[in-house]
Amino acid sequence: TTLTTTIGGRTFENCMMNAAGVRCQSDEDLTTIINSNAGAYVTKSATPQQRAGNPSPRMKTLPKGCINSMGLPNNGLDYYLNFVIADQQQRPDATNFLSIAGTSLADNLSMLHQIQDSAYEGFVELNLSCPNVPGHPQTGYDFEQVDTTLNQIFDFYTKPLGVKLPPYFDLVHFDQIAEVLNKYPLTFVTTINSIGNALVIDPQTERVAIKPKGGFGGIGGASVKPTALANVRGLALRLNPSIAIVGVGGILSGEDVFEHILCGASMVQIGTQFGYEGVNLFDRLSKELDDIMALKGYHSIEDFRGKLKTFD
Ligand code: RRO
Repeated sequence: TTLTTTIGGRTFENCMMNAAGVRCQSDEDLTTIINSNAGAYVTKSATPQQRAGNPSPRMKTLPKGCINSMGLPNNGLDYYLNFVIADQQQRPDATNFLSIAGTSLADNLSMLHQIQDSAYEGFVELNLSCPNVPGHPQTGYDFEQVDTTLNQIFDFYTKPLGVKLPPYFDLVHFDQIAEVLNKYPLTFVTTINSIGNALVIDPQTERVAIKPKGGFGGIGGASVKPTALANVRGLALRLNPSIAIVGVGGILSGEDVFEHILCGASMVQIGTQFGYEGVNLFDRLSKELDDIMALKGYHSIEDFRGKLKTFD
């Protein structure tokens, strides 16, 4: 069997990679992923200038996942753009993902102009779903603003672009976001980001778990898997087939990867569990997925991708 996948005409030898944010902020982090069994890496979401992020404690592990309000700590776009261009020179056949997350439309446009004018030819994952910067709403929940943003971007941007979406919880919202996204030549969408603005509290100390925003933060890990699968499936049923789906959320096992692919994902990203386990995760999940596929007689992920059965 093979775990190979393709997105936008690019081939990846493994359909698993890290999710933006976790263990991908420094060049050491990214080099560790390059030297692993992951099919690609995505960089920590960048802003035009480096940011320290929110005060600590800003992440807490939970029995079924984690809560974070990191607040976009990152080394700035120049740092990540230099890294991905140097890597592209070293490994011209590998495609990777550069994540950007401006806190304004102007910042996103200026970063994309810089990327457009650079030597970078890989994917950009435009994060429209950071829940943790005080005073800056998630663009992904404002459909008109998503339309305005993509309209202005595709006026000049010609390289492969995808968007990272927040989770949606209403089927009408799936219809509405898909209608906007289908107007543009997107290469992929990545779904889901953390479930934003949840609250975890400790009854013993009678206090919230993390410091920023009075304790409100994004949830990732096992508890978000049903929401993630719904978003992968909901978008797979609505988006133009030319837009690939990168599935994220609640992946702890090869079976979880299998479920994301059944829902229509061409690639999957792992955040919380990658944080807990490091790059050995990719070896373990690859073997687990491989075993499931062998048992079922599947040779490639295209044999079952999107082929989820329903009762009707
Ligand atoms: O840095 C963060 O607080 C953060 C970001 Br940008 C994001 O997109 N998702 C998340 O859970 N945390």
